[in-house]
Amino acid sequence: MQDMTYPFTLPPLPYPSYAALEPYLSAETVYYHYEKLFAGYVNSLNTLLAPLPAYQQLTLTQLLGAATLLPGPTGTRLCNSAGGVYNHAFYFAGMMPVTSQPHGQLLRAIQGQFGSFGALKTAFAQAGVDRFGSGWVWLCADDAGRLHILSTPYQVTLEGTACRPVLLCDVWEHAYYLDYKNDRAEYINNWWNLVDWQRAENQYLC
Ligand code: MN3
Repeated sequence: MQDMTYPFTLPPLPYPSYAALEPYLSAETVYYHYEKLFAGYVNSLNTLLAPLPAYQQLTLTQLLGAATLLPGPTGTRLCNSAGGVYNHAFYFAGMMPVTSQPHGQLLRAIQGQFGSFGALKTAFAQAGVDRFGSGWVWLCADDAGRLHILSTPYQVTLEGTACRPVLLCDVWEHAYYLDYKNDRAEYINNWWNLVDWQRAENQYLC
């Protein structure tokens, strides 16, 4: 989706059904998150771009950079909407109904950087709990292949940092409240069962 240009469309749900991520995420959570919130960001981005022909040829990734140059409320709205589309596309594409484990070069990088997969999970969950209000937790890689855990607020992406995303967890309350109420740590703990580690490895190596 990062190479898509205006008009943006909601990608097909990357699972067989809304219930495919149960028992870790309910069909109700996936339905509202995908069809209402994610779709809402796609719609608002198209609405914002309709009167801005100079921006309609830009890919989603290019928009993330260009939006910061637009002054005033239009620039802010464009940043929020483009970021919301980018982050949700990455989040939903990074999950799958079958539990897998990190492997290959990414696993070796995790072990080298954090000591173990378990230690990565602990540090990642802490970053999620420490995110005040709404936002995201990223596992990302720098040009040297070193891994970092970063947290961004609202719909801020990694655009403008030296890191490329490997994994992304949505820690806005709408991502987990129906299933876990206020227990964000338990949501993150269960979220690992949904991570598509082959995709994460591909992201790490690209
Ligand atoms: Mn969300």
